[in-house]
Amino acid sequence: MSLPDAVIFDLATRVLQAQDQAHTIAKLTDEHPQMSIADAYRVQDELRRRWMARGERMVGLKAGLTSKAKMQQMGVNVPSFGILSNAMARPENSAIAIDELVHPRVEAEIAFVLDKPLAGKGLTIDQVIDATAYVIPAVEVIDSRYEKFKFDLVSVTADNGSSSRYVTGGRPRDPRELDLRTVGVVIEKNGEIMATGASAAVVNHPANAILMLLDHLADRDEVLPAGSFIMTGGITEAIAVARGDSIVARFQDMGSVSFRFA
Ligand code: 0L1
Ligand code: MG
Repeated sequence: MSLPDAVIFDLATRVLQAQDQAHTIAKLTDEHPQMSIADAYRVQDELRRRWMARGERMVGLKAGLTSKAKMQQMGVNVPSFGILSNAMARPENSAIAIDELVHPRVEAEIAFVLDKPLAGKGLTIDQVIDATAYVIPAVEVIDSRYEKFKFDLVSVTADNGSSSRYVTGGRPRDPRELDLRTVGVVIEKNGEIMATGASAAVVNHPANAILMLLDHLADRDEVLPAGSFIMTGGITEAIAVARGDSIVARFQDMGSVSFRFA
């Protein structure tokens, strides 16, 4: 049975305060063990409604938990999807305020920008590529609002997939000119290599994350409109960061994304 609307609103208030004030909360399923994934997306819907009510603009969506390593770590075989607002975006080479975050980590991702709408189940990678204007390197700063970054799929989904900030950079590339399965990625923190990976780590091809997102959206009668910005999930494990850290994520044939934490 789904949770009553009043409980969803209360949970959205709890999550939003934790996000805005940078503090941790107990995972939502501690108090509501019967909470479902559908309930978690209802909390996200309420977060989106509140973000828009205070003037934020929705710019796209994120797929998280899309690498085999992260799925295995969480014991799940489905990703967690989230919403990206303009308030989460930070410019390349900027300083991200660490005081606004709880215990941030960074992960390198390939982002897609569509120039045609996509909708429905059963599409192919080629159809995703055909609808893509360009792909661009991105780094997501994830920051779970749950204590010690520990959660279950329901709780992390209600926390909008731990989203907090994201930075794009490098060079926009035509996806037809790249082999999107074999893009090598290196993450450096303060000049030291912290993680390396190849883009096939994201469900064998980052466009597969978009196909999974489309399945999820179809169940909700939603689509990806032209202009959508979609982050497809971390290629490597997420790297913990602290004040003063400089991050450079280098993407083979796509350039790099740099910023720091202050
Ligand atoms: O974007 C992500 O892959 C994060 C999904 C949520 C899990 C986490 O916080 O690591
Ligand atoms: Mg991510």
